[in-house]
Amino acid sequence: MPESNLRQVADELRAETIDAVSVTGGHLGAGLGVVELTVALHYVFNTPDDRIIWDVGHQAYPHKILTGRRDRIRTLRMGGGLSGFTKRAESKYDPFGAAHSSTSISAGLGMAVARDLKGGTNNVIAVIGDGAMSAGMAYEAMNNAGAMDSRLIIVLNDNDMSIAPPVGGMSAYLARLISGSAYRSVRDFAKEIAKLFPKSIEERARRAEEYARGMATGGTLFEELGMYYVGPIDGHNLDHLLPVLKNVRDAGEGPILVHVVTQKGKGYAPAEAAADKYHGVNKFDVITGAQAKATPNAPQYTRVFADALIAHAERDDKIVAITAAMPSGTGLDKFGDKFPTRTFDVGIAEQHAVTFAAGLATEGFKPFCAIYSTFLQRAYDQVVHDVAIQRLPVRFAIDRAGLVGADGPTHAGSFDVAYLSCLPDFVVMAAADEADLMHMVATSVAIDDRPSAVRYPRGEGVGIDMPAIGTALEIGKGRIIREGTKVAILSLGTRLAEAMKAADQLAALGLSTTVADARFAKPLDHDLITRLAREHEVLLICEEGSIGGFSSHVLEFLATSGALDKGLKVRPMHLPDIFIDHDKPEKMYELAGLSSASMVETALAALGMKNQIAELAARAAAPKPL
Ligand SMILES: Cc1ncc(C[n+]2csc(CCOP(=O)(O)OP(=O)(O)O)c2C)c(N)n1
Repeated sequence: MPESNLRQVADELRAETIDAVSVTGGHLGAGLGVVELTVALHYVFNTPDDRIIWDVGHQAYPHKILTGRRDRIRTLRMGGGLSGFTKRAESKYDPFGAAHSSTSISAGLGMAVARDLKGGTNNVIAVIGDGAMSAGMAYEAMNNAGAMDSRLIIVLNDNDMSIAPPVGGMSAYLARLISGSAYRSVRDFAKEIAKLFPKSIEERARRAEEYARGMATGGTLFEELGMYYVGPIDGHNLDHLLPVLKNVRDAGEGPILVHVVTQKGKGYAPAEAAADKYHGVNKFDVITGAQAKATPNAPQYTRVFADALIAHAERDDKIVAITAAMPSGTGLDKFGDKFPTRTFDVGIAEQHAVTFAAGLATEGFKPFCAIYSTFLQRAYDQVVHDVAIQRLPVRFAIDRAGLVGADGPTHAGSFDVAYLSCLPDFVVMAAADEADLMHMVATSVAIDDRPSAVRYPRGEGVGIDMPAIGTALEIGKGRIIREGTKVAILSLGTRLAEAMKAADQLAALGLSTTVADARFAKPLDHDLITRLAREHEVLLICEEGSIGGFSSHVLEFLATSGALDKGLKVRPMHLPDIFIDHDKPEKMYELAGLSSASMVETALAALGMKNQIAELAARAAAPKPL
């Protein structure tokens, strides 16, 4: 195809991306911002031999359309459909799977070194956003790449946005550059460059000045790290992109960083005008941009957490809140509106967020570190080494616990109960409903001598009455929700609603069922567990987490306390030992064997009554005598 056709390709690609996302929902703004870059990269480079690694992978919808997935693009994020991120199993054009940010340079360097070891000649290109550049991993990778001869192309896609506006700055570095004597003389030049950029002149002038300062005083940060720096260039202008990328492709040794300036949401007016640039959207009307809104039946857990924390913070000025680039996702934007000086968005930097919180705790503050379960994985050593070993009272608010639906296995909150409950002295709570979340926030506020965590899922609560403010719970005590005699279901977290349904179904089959909400995965309520074990024939332990979590701890206690010696039929019910692909959450839980139907089936199987299920069901369904 002649180069002159590429503008049309880009326009069609943009229209197709908008149309597809309007029917699926998903990440839109990031993809629209890289339409021209995607076209240019695929024109200049020879994929899949050349490897294009998209950091996070949420901007890769246009790439998917260009690499054989156009016919399935309207299945994005649906059960059995395309993933919302890059995925190796999905296409040979996705050389590296992602969804968590800032991994692309490390993976790319690995591929580049492997190529050199094999004597290959292919190109490796890592495309990373300015938001993702705030994470430590990116610097670890550049530090390493800069000291090696391997040819790696890094495209810094600078749209001046993370999900929220980007935060932070390398102030010491900039201060050093500003003090450089040549700075003033390049200021006008910098302003000239600014005119080339599509974004607000003022903001761009500031940015451009920073880069110009770098040029004047001996190199940008990237050059100092050992990379060849090219840019900044307009990432929507194919006449600029194509020659630069060709030059870069044909360049010699070592890592090269191409600084590309783009606009998130580019080319779709409603996205360009939106504060979040349509980072993530529901289905929407293409003409108006109006997004479909589900009418909630109950408040969202995230919102309940934020309101509860605000209520406590009004009474306790030591409460501070920390987010790693997810102010709206965690509800801390609301907290920040009320308490701007007590709210800290540290950028995509979960490791730093945790140790920063630990530092605040050493000085008597009460830090709430609000991080999704899946992203806290990245900060595990900080949780262990900086928080737990020092017994610091950092409070973890763990959103998106359990299966999350359309974002799939990379975003599932499957492991936090397992990875936190094994740590000495940690208090680990899981809310079964939104009122209990309020009590657990109150409990976390009160726990000031050790770390604690509260986990809660994505989405809305169960519609229960809510107190004005939560009350601290007794640590390590669960609650009985419903009394029975034959089967006991001990639930942790929001499986409680399914457990109640299962109890109804079992009762209808003549099996009296107790339901208990453990509330705490750590410390365990030994009295409650002992009672359930003693007074029932079957004990089901249900949780929205992996093996090694709550049920493993309960089993360990039952075994060591001798309760298992007396013939108790105990069945742990946790997430299966597989990564579950994206789908509707209910379907994922069904597949995981954690629905009420699975609970009923498991209880009947434990009682040796599985064959009688049909008979019992028929009896239960038969009309009752008058
Ligand atoms: C480790 C990690 N923390 C948080 C997130 C959530 N997240 C997804 S995209 C994003 C913003 C990325 O910004 P940038 O790299 O600039 O890409 P853009 O969306 O602007 O194209 C964030 C914070 C994530 N994916 N991974």
